[in-house]
Amino acid sequence: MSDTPTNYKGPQRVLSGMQPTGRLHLGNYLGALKNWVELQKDASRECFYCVVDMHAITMPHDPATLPDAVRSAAAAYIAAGVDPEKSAIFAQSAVPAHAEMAWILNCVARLGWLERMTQFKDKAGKDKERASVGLFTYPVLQAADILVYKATQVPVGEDQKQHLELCRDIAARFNRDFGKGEAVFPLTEPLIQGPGARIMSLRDGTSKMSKSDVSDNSRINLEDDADMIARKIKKAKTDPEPLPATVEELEGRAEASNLVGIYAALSGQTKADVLAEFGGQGFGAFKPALADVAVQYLAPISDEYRRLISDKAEIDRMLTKGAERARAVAQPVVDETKKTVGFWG
Ligand code: AQP
Repeated sequence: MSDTPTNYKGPQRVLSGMQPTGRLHLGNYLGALKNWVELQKDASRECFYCVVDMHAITMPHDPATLPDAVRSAAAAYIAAGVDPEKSAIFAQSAVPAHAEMAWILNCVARLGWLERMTQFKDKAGKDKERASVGLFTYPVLQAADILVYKATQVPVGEDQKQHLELCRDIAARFNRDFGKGEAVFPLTEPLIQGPGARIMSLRDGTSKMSKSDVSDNSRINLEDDADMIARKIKKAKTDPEPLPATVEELEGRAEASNLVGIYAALSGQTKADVLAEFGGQGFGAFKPALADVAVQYLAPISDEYRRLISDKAEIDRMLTKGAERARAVAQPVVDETKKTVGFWG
């Protein structure tokens, strides 16, 4: 879009979120949460971290357990190091501006753009006629989550790359159609970083670690205790070959590559560093070393999670405060957007 204004001058803001669709796992942590914690250290950028319960209802869900699932995700954010004093932590549904903005952006996004989204195809499966309309427009709601804060950076895992590109397309189209030469919305930058950007299932190195995988052994949950973590790593699928000496030789060895990537992400090294240490060794030696690193890293997070989740009232107070902070930023943005598109009042 050549005549699209790109002169956005607003403040730097960070937004990200997770669905309360199950227990948060190592993939969610290494792909996103770990970077959320880093980003909040820079006080010049305000950070907004939501639990996206409106996204969670795009698939069949249980209304009776959803509120506790939101609390559980919020507790996991804090246990992982997100500081509710520095960052706004809140439930998406507690900030009505997300839904208002989503409607406007539904009218900016093009059907053809959404039809290309691979996550919809994966989640809808073969019977897409029966998928909810919400699942189809999920990426537009995600764009609304981002643009209602005029967020300039979004830390996510690699699986979200396509949705973030769509968000930029929507922002660019809005700026072009309604901006009168000004960039109303930023072209948000996706922050997809490090060896943790795509953590795969422990049972199948070709599919991503996911909350909704039926096998609990496929993932390490942030609330798993040391024994459970060690057991899951011991059971993780591997191949019979020893670890190679170079990253290139991991090609075609999805499970080995995944375990080396997890070790690298947890120990703050590159895959090449890990192979320099373990190349030539079998999984009989590597898996216990990986289990040690994982337990050492995750034990404080799971201990803190258990402490936090035992006090629901405190989590609710924090979510209420976070929603107030979020509303104070989001409502003026959506009000301005409504004026821009010509709504009455
Ligand atoms: N395996 C992964 N590796 C790296 N990052 C990941 N993320 C998810 N899985 C991995 C990142 O975590 C954030 C939150 O994801 P989400 O809750 O919005 O939903 P998702 O991406 O669909 O995650 P799941 O765990 O697979 O949930 P279900 O099973 O409910 O669909 C995002 O930043 C994502 O990139």
